[in-house]
Amino acid sequence: MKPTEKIWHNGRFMDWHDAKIHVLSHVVSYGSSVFEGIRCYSTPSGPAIFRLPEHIRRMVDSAKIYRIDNVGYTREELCNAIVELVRVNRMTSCYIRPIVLRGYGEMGVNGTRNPLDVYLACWEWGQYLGEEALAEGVDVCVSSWTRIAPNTLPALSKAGANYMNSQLIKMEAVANGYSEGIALDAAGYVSEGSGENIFVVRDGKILTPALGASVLPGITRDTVIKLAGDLGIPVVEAIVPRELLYIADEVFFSGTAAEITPIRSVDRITIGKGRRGPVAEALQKEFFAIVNGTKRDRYGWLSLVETPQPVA
Ligand code: PPE
Repeated sequence: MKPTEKIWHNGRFMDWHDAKIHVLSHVVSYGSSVFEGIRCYSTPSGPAIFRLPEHIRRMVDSAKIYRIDNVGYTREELCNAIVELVRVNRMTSCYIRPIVLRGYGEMGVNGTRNPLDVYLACWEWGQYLGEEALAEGVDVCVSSWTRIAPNTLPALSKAGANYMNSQLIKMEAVANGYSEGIALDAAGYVSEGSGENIFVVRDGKILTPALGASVLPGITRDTVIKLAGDLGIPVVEAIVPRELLYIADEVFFSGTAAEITPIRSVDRITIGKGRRGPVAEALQKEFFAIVNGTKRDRYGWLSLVETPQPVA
């Protein structure tokens, strides 16, 4: 990771290298954080942050599930601070990571009396699943690990602790030579990747696991559902059996980091023609046209970052 200049902490900017926490902060022992991952794209009108209010809303929701009613800043304040973060770091494109954590004070599982710390950071982040992933597709496996079960860790909250499950899925996949793992939910149906939602295409229809399948309510997932609708391709939120992956015409991931990544094999079984399929390609084309600012932002998904214009 290449450091940028500034990180925002509780309302003020500090140097990247000073953004440290105490080792006995609640989050370190107990995993008590919620966070977001947001991308900012370079457009002809300057840097543009993709679906910023939706991400901030999800972070506030993630906190509320863990009895944090107030993260200390309004959604509007957080959105404005993030725009400012991108601006002060003079980024043209970047990945943005807001974090709310239970900090230093008391020890013990109940962190409700610990102070909350809010951090906003950004840095450059390239392709999540490798250089060729977007064009060529990736090879993935079904994980031997089950996704977090209902009523254990709530999947609708993007909590740091959820990513212990994700780490098991990801590390196993990589150790076995795959780019990513797909987890099944506690009932044995398809849930999601360690850091991506998943879509299956068969006979011109798209299926994706419903929110009840222990998935994160992905902002990119929602984007794909809307864009597919615009392209006239029906999307159904459904129960997806594992074996449907193997006989699909196409399978692809969606996520902020992964964007829209085609999957060319699952468990060494070739999916469709073994390369990016036409549905994934059409969705990518539409998605990148909007985020790169070459097509009109018809949903108002971009928050523009005003950067100082050089004097002529
Ligand atoms: N499921 C999980 C478990 C997940 O972590 C992500 C995002 C998604 C689905 C897709 O959600 P969305 O980004 O709103 O479309 N994963 C983030 C973390 C990546 C990381 O390794 O860190 C991301 O893509 O930014």
